[in-house]
Amino acid sequence: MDQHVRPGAPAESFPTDPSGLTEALPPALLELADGEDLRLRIDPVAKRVEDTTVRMLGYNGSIPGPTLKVRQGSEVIVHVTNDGDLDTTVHWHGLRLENKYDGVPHETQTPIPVGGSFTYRIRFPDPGLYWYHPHIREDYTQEMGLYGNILVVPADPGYWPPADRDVLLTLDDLLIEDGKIAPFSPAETTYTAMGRFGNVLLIGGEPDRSLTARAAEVVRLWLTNTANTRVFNVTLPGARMKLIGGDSGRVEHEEFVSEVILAPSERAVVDVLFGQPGQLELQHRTPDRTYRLAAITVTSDQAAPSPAEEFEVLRTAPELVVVREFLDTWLEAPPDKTLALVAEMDDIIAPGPGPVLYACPMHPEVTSDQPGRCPQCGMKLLVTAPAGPPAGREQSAPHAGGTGDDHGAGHGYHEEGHGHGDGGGIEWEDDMVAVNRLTTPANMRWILVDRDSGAANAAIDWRFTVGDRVKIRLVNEMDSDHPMHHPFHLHGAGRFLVLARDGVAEPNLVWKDTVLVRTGQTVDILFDVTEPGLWMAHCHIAEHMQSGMMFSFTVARTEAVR
Ligand SMILES: [Cu+2]
Repeated sequence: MDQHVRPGAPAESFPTDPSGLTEALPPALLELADGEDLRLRIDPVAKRVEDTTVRMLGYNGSIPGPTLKVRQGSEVIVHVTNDGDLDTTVHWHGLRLENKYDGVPHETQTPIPVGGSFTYRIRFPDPGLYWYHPHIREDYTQEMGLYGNILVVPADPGYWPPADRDVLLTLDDLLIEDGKIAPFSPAETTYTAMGRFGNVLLIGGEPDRSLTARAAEVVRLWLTNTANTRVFNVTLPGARMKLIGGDSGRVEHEEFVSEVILAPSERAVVDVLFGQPGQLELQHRTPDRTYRLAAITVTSDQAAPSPAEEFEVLRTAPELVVVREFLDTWLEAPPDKTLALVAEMDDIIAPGPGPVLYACPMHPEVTSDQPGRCPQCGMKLLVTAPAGPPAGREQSAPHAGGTGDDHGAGHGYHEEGHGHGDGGGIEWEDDMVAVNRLTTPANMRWILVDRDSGAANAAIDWRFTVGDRVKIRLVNEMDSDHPMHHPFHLHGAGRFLVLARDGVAEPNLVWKDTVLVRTGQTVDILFDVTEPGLWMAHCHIAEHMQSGMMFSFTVARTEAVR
């Protein structure tokens, strides 16, 4: 792919010096009327993260970028100016919009050069929570802070249950090493195997948040996972949570939940009923550990009048009940398309002279004198050797030759591994940091394979027509060099429903644009195709997409005349 490096930028790194830059602001809430214009400027900013200040990028000087609050059925005009580090586009994630404003470089628009600008016309046909981010080197630019939310207010005032307050929170992580953001290469994406995990969690752009709520208050949390690769499992012990919406609008059946899992780019809408005054924590909980996302103080001043009573009501969405009636037919139908998710991984370290020892990168105790797979997790055994130049890489690359882990303790890093596969098919942490940071698209290839044609990634040539409903089977194959979960994303040609996971019918429907396909899992989706154009399908782990896990498909405006 083109790399779109800023002319004159040092080839070996992006700028990192925050001195003289304006401090990043919290996001502004911009309520936009139909037809209104907005200016969105990409600029470097200085950002305080724990005990250090780092250089990041912001939309209009804030991280996250401004929240756009718009009405369903409206349209706004967004003038984007790029004063960032490299060419960019803005992708309006989850919105069904006009193809030429989808923000895919070279396919729907010419990239916006540094110093350049582009005008988007964005429309909002569906209520719910969406977001925007670049579509060039997201592994770098999204990590640097370029993301923001869009809240589309439904035309029907009774669409959502009553709540006292809306709180929008992005979930992210940032990799800090030696007081700086861990280096990126302008020439290639690194951490291609697992994606780049951060060691500082950011909620609403902040490493530690303090929120307040009143006793008996119902607060609506609008959650978006903007991380490169980390999956979040959000819990709030001591308060009650009710799941009311997902990627694109409300769920079929509201349900009380104790936790909500969000893969990169997924959204969840959760109503929280706070009880007695006290101290609570919004948490991210993995099978192995609990992280605090935000401290919440529940004060004694009673919310009144409170929608607490209506909180007990579990509502049903009539438009999804209608869809449910046709679901059995779709569950039984053979898939129209079958897409396999596989990995090819080369040895990261070149074998030296003499006998070679192979080991599992996740389970170092599993070794062999022959190539093969780890009996515990199915991963390809890789050559182990004393520290030396990694196979097929220049020595000047960051951390080249390093095999040790120098990540700070206390941030959830643990190289010892907790067993690939006992996290419910989700890689909750980077359990192979030393290997992961040396992986690039050159030695780690993530592949989508169309099982009917045999075509892989960009060679896949799917053609649909507006009005099609397409059943797509996603198969995350265990017979792969590095089995791992993948959040599979379809651009705005339409929306989809999850039909079944491993043959089990989805109990609670919601319109989606991203689905998490866990390790070894098969997920059937029903794609409702509504917008003509050239659209992308890809894994939303930024590093996987950069290593090729993507393709584009065409949607014709009308049925061809026979
Ligand atoms: Cu992936």
